[in-house]
Amino acid sequence: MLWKACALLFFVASIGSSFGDRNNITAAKIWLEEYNTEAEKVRPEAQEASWTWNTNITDYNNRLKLEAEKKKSEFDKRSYNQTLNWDWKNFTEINAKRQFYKIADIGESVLPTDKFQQITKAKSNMQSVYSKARVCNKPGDQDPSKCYPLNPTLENIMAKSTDWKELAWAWEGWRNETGRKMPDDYEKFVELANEAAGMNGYTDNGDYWRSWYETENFEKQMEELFIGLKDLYKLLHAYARKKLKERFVGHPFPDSGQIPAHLLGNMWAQSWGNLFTLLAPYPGKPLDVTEMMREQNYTTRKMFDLSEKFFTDLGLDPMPPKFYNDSMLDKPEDGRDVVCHASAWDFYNRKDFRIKQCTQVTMDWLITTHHEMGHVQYFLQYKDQPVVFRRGANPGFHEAIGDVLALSVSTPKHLKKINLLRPNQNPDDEELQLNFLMNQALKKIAFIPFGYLIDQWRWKVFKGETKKDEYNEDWWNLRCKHQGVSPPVQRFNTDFDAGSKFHVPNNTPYIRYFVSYVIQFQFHKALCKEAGHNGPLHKCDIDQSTEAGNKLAAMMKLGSSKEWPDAMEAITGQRKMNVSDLIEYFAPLEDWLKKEVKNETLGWDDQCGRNFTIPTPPPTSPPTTPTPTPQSSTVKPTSGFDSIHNNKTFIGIFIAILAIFVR
Ligand code: X8Z
Ligand code: ZN
Repeated sequence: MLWKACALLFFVASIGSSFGDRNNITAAKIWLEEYNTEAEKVRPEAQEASWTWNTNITDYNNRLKLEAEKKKSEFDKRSYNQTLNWDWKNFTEINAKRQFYKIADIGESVLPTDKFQQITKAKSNMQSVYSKARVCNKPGDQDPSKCYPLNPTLENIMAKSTDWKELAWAWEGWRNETGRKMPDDYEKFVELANEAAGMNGYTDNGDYWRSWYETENFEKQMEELFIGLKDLYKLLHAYARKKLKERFVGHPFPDSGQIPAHLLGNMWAQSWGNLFTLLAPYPGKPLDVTEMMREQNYTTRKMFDLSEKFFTDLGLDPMPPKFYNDSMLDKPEDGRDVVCHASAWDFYNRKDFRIKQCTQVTMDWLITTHHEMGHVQYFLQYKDQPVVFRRGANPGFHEAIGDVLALSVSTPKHLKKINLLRPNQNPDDEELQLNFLMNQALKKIAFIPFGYLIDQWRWKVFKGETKKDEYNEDWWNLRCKHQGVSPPVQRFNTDFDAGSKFHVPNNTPYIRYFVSYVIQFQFHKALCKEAGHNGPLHKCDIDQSTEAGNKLAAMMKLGSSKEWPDAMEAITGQRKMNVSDLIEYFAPLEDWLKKEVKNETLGWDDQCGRNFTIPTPPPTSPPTTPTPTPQSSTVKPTSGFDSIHNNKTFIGIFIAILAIFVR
C-alpha cells in the first residue's frame, strides 16, 4: 500500500515539476541567450563559407560551403528539438515567445540529412550554371571561341544596342546558357522544398515564404495593390510601345499589343531606364548623370563614399571599419568566376558586414550602391537584437531602405548639389522635372508587373499547379498577361526562361521587391514630412534631415522583433500598404502620358501563351535570329513568334490541304 502511495506521489511530483519547468520563463530566457551565443558562432562560419564560394566559384569551395550548410542545419535541428522542452506557445512574455517561434521555424533544415544534401546540391548546381554562363557566337564575330558574360557585356548590349538582331542574340543566348540547363534541378528543388514545408506544417513552400509576412490573405492583398497600379503601367507601356515601333520600324511587333521583350533596355525587361533617351519628354534636356560621373573620374570607391555620406548626414551609422577591406566591390580581374549579382551580407557576429557587387561607373550602379548600403544600414541598426530578430520587419522593408534614400539622391535638386547636373541646367525647370519623373517611372512603374509576377509563377509551381513541362508556357502566360511583353524568338517547353533570372536559380523570393516598390513611396512621403518638405512629393530631398534619419533608425532597430505593421506605423503612422503615395509621386507624369497616348490602344490581348499573333515579317530586314533546335520529340512550342517558324507552319498547312484535295 505504502509503495503505491509513494509511486503516486512521485508521478504527481514529476508531472508537476516538468510542467513547472516547461513554463519557467527565467530558465527559458537563459536558454534563449545560450542559443544566441551559439548562433553567433555557427552562422558566421556558414556565411564565411558561402562568401568564399560566391567570390570564387570552385568545386573545392562548393564542398566547403555544403559542409558548412550541413553543420548549420544540424544546429537548427538541435535547437528546434530543444524548443520542445518549453511550452513556449503559451508564454505570455511576447518577446520570448516570438524568439521561440522564429527558432522553431527551421525551413529546409528539417529535412533528413540525405535530402538536405540533395536540395543544397540542386541549388548549388543552378547557381553555378547561372554565374558561370557565357554566350558565344555574337553576330559579326569571326572567332567562335569569343564568349561573353552577363556582367558587363550582355547587360551593356541590352542597355545600349539598337540592333534588333544583336539584342535577340544576347536575349536568346542568355536563356540557352542558363535556364535551359536547369529544369531537372529545379524540379528536384521544388519537390524537396515542398517536402520540408510540409514537415514544418505549411501547405507548400510558397505558403512557407508567404508566412514571413504574417498577413492574412497576403495573396489577395498583393493582387489589390497590383490592380491599383495597372492603369499607370498601361499608360507607360503604350507610350514605350509607340516609341519603340518608331525606333524599330519594319520589325515585327505582335498585333496583340505586347512589346517584344528584348527591346526594353534590360535582359528581363524589368527596368526600362536605359530607354530614357528614346522616351524623355524633352530630349533636349538630358539627365546624363553617367556621363557627368565619367567626366569627373568617378571610381567605385567614390560612389560608395558618396552613398555612405548620405546615410551619415541623416545621422545614420557609417560603414564599420572592416567593411571596405572585406567587401568585393568590383568584378575581380583575375578571371575567377564569381556571383556578380549584387548582395549585402550580415555575418551575424555584430562586426562583419560586406557588400559584393561588380560595380560599373554609371548612375544605375550609383543607385544600386545606395540599395545595398541600405541593407547594411539595416544590419547595423538591428545588430544588438537577438540573432533571430536580425531581419527586416518583412522582407520588403529590407529592400526598401536604400531605395528610399535613392529617391532623394536622384532628384535634380540633389544632383545639382553633388555636381552631377550640368551647370547650365536648372533643377527647378519643369521640363527637366518631367524628364526626371519619366526616368523614375522607367525604373519604378515599369518594374511593378515584373516584381509581381515572378512569385505568381513560383507560388503556382510550389502549389503543384504548374508541372515541369508547363514551366515555360506558364511563365510566358504571366509575362504576357501582366507585363504585356512577348518572346522575340520561338520558345519551347524545353526552355526554362524563369531560370534566366538570378533569383529563381538562387532561390530568393521576389515578391519582396514588389512590396518594396510600393512601401518605399509611403516611407518617402512620411520622411519628407518629417524633414519639413513642402511641395510636390517628387521634388523632396531629405538630405541632412536628422529628424527623418531618426525615424528611419527607430524603425530599423526593431528588426523583426515586432510584426511589420508596428514597424510601418513607427515611420508612417499607418498600418497598411497602399499605392496612393506612389500614384501621388507620379501624378504630373501620369497627366502628361495620358495626352501622349490618347490615340493609342491601351493594354494588350490577355490571351497569351501560344496565341500570340504572328505578324508578317518585314520584306527587307527579317529578324533572322537562330531558332532553337528542339531537344526531343516531345518538345512543343510554348509561345513566341519568328518568321521561319511561321513560314514552316504556313507551308505545312498548305501541303495538308493540298493532300486532302489530291486524295
Ligand atoms: O536583386 C536585387 C538587388 C539585390 S537585393 C540588387 N534587386 C532586384 C533585381 O535585381 O532583380 C533590386 C531590384 C530588383
Ligand atoms: Zn536588395
